[in-house]
Amino acid sequence: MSETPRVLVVTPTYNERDNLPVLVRRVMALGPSYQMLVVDDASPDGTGAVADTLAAEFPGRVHVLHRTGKRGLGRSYVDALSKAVTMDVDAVCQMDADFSHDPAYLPDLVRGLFEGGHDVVIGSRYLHGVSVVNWPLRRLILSTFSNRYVRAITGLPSRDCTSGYRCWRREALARLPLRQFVSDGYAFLVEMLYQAMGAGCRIGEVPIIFVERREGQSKMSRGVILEGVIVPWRLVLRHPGWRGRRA
Ligand SMILES: Nc1nc2c(ncn2[C@@H]2O[C@H](COP(=O)(O)OP(=O)(O)OP(=O)(O)O)[C@@H](O)[C@H]2O)c(=O)[nH]1
Ligand SMILES: [Mg+2]
Repeated sequence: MSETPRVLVVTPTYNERDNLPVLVRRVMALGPSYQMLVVDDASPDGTGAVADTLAAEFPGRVHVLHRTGKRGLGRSYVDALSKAVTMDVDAVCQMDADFSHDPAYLPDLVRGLFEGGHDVVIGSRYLHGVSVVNWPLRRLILSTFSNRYVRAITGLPSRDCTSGYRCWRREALARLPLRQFVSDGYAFLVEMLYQAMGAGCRIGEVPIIFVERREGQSKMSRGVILEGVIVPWRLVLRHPGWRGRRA
């Protein structure tokens, strides 16, 4: 690895036209070792075209993947991360476009990875109590409950198994069989960690303060929640030997 780790930040977008330009500039300002890969699901609000303009503004540093067909966070990540592992970088981060994940934490995640000796580091909302800003009580209860549920079933060690803010060593990410994953929606994030645990990855966490989105709409739906209930069981039934495995 080079002295300064080269970091690729993968950001899925669906109707994030207003957030994306601000976000990309914040990541670019972290320095030349940072690149971005935006994966857009043919957003009706034209986020894809905004992403193309940003790619032209930061040639070689901002990349765009335009998806067509059935949309989904999990599907987008499969396509984007499969491309990410072939790129010439040391670390691959996953980060939302709505500023719930402050890009200022990216260097902490990267340090946790290489200085902390981990294969994946999670930006965690639940490391020291609860660090979530502007969530209604029912959202907080849903998230707290789903984390306890996931941990109890899968034996995952992390306090925050459903956080979408993460950083991976590229080689560790390349070991996950992304194309064989069963989940389409947010449960994809849990599946990634279960697969990482099965692959013997060292899983770390650093604290973040999560702030509810200011612009745009939430994509949380009943189908997504139902998938979140079923997927942990599917994972454990499929690979019972991985349950609670420690690196
Ligand atoms: N490519 C793609 N991106 C998506 C899709 N659904 C959500 N996203 C993006 O994934 C990230 C997380 O989605 P959010 O809607 O913020 O989900 P959330 O954080 O659970 O919910 P809120 O913040 O309350 O809206 C954001 O950057 C979204 O734009 C999708 O189907 N395809
Ligand atoms: Mg969000």
